[in-house]
Amino acid sequence: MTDLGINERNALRELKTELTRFIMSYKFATDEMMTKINILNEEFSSIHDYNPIEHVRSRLKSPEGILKKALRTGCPLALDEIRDHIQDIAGIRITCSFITDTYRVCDMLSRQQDVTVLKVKDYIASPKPNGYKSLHLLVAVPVFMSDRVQPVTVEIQIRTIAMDFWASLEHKIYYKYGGSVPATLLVDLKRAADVADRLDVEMERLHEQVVALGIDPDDVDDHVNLDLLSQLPMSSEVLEAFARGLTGVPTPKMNEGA
Ligand code: 0O2
Repeated sequence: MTDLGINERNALRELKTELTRFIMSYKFATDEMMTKINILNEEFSSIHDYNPIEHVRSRLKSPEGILKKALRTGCPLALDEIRDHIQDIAGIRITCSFITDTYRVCDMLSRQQDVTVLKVKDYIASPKPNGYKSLHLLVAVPVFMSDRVQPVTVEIQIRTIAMDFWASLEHKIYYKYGGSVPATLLVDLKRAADVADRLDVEMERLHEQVVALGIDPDDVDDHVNLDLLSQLPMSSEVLEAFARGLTGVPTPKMNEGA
């Protein structure tokens, strides 16, 4: 880099600070969404005895990745423009066991009061011609910074394990061939997507049968996630006090400071 004058150096320093704050706002938005997702999953699993979510991953686009996408899409290199036009800087991918769970998770997230749904793309109901299936949700969450509240966009992809398995492999193949995948491989990929789809439908059918039988998951799985509740320290004295409260029987005064 050529020698810079003091003004240019100051301008660069300011730009670096702004860029860092910009990227940090996406990290905070991702953290907020991850907290929401974990709360919903834990709440759901403690009430219904199973997890609608199998796995969650998040990623932030690097400054280099943002720059490349801006240049590729013709987006002006101004942070406000980038904020408006590049909507996958923060990305979260949620994998579920069953198709119904993908919609359930999508609904639970969309109902959050401070989450604004900007766009939904349902590639499960309308798969892409190559076989790609996934539910894409674009949301804005408010990030509370020291001097302002910034709505930040997060892209959430929700899909089943089978759809995710397929998409990961297809993504690798696509990049390996630099976008021009041989036609025979495309046919094989589409066939694999159909197999994954049949597996999803069959697994859901079996799951519904198990649910209809009313089998207590505790009988078939020792690791049902009620651990959280059973780990809460709760003495019999406390439980008794709650029981009395519920039945209207007055509770004797308890020792304070416990
Ligand atoms: P990467 O490397 O995963 O980030 P739009 O402008 O909104 O109409 P866009 O931006 O392509 O179209 O959005 P879309 O269709 O919602 O896709 C966004 C992301 O979904 C992609 O991000 C992929 O992660 C995933 N995706 C979409 N189509 C496919 C597909 O055919 N195969 C696989 N494996 N993934 C897909 P990026 O930035 O393209 O890629």
